[in-house]
Amino acid sequence: MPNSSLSTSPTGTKKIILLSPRGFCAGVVRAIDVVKIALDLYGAPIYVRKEIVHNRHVVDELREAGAIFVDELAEVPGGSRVIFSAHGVSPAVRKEALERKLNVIDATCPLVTKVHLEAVRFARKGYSIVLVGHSNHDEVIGTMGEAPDCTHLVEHPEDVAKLDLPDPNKIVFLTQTTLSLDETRDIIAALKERYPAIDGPGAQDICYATENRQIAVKAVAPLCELLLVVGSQNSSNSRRLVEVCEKSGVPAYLVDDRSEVRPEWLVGVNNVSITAGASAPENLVEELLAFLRDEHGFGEMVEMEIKEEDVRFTLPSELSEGAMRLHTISNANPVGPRP
Ligand code: 2E6
Ligand code: F3S
Repeated sequence: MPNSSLSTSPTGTKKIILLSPRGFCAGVVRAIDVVKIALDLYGAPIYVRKEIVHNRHVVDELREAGAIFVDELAEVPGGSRVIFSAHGVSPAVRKEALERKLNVIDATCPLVTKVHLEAVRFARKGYSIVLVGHSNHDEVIGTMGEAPDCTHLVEHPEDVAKLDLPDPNKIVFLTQTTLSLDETRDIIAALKERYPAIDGPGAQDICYATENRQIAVKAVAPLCELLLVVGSQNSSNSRRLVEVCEKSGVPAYLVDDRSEVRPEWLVGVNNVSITAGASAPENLVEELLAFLRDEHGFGEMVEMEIKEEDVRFTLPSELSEGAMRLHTISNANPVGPRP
């Protein structure tokens, strides 16, 4: 747990506070394994619809290994093998894959699938679904597609007043998995005020990894002068980490890797905190730490662990048997050469 001694260095040297948990979540490990195992089992090319996870380095390395990333199924030759990304797809995409006789391997995170199943369950019961999330995000597009006629997207608390729903006693809210905990709480409070009978999950559908990384950032913000988040710009959970820190009054930047750190950010900074979004590989964090140590004089490092994570997801059934045969499950080294 946080400790005020973390912010002061007994030796007076510049200090790094490394947050834990950080980086890959169970859904990302599984999705990357799916692509790697599919390449091992079936050989290249393997098509992947959308970025398997929202990280430039992960996508580049898998592309190098033989994966072909496409935006739409129309780009996949008939009869080929295609992987759906961790963010999930709508039923319309599944139908198109079936019609085109594509061999589908689904890398949707099980925690995203859970939200899809809730949408289907409530839509069948005639409910209006209020989905709290960011428009145009892959996950939101997929979830909305489960029940497009009765799903209404809410992005901000002000959107709640604009809702026009037929029956106030048949409404349920669901959420994207990678939202800000605080902003989502405010939106849900506004929903409950307007629709006291609204149904929904216990709190929201924000996943354990998103939650833990945000709690760690909140805990470290009072102890540091700057936060660097390793992650890509299109990664929702990574962006939320930057926002959470900025809301605490501490500057924060999202960087794909050490090459994006601007020297002016570090001027006068003696305590820098480091974390990584759920799709950011650990080797990039290690490179950033070495860079701060060797080129910017951050000679001391402490790790601040707010919680242990031990979540693991099983592989999709269409791969697990083949993976056992090949012994290629690579959770400890998700991208890069295998031992
Ligand atoms: C799938 C669902 C949630 O942009 P976002 O944070 O959703 O996605 P990634 O790929 O950065 O993080 C993992 C993930 C996958 N989160
Ligand atoms: Fe799944 Fe959460 Fe990761 S929804 S892919 S465990 S960020």
